[in-house]
Amino acid sequence: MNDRRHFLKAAALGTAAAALSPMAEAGGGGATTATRAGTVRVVSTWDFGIAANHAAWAILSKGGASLDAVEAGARVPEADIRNHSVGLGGYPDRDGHVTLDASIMDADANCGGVACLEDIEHPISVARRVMEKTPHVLLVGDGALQFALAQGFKKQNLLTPAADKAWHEWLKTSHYKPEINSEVRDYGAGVPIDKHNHDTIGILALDAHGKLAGACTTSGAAWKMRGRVGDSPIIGAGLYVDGEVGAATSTGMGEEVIRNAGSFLVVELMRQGRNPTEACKEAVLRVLHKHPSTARKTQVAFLAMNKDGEVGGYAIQHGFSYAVCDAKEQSALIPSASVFNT
Ligand code: SD4
Repeated sequence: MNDRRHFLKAAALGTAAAALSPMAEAGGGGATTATRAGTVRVVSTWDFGIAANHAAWAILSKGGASLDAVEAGARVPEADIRNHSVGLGGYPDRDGHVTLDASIMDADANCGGVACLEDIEHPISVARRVMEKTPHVLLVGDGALQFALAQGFKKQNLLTPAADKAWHEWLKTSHYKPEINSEVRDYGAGVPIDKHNHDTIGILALDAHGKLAGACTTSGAAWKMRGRVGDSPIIGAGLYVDGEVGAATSTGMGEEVIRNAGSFLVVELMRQGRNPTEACKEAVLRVLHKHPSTARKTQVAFLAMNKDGEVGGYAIQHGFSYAVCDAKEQSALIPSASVFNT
């Protein structure tokens, strides 16, 4: 439908942004989006980020807070049953349990997360309650569920008929044993990567008050081991925000992101003067450098926005895209630059 049109339009926008920005990366692709003073902008991973950005923009465009915007944006794919990698409709673990990971963070290092949460459609909103209502940063498993119920969230079965069917298909051929890289195989072949099935949503926003915030939410790796937690709920791995510098989020193989404190690394690189694209690229190269044989075969991508609203992304593999929304263009989809292009 419109996705291809958005993509082509955005590809053109990306090229234009590269020409406009003095800091854009040579060679095009993954351009750092140009800014002006007072920029209000929201960016999200993947093409499903377009719809998430629209929900966030409804808040940002009225002068609302970036924290409210990223939560509202993240809730869109969480509720979308066509999306098999976030929230309701997410693919389950090897035992058939849908377990969700999410985190949220503001410009002042306030943050909250939930990991391995079951039966709650909107983990991002539970993560926000962890941030605002508890002295803690991260709640997991049954404790996270009990907290959510006490906060008034409703329990529901997240395993949709389509996800259940996919799980039973997987069970036919799977040997039930820990395979740390099973989603690498699925990424490459077993599960088609299309607009409804890829990965985490990470969403970063800069509001009219100049405040940054970020959110990240996922059902994690399909067919993961029971109890597996990825990068998304871990502050510094799947998400990091520093109001004095910028914000970053990640998508892809969480294990490779966690071992490199990926989003924290991207923000620290921006602190040292890199623009968002350069910072994401350097973090991707670090991931590859640390475990070349694993990382070469998988996908890890970073998306970043600095405190001026400049945006950039970078991925190991070709195919990562990110959605950018601001006053000028609300449905842009930028194809990210990557290390490997086939
Ligand atoms: C995670 N980054 O849990 C997320 C998403 C994913 O394979 O499923 N990766 O690692």
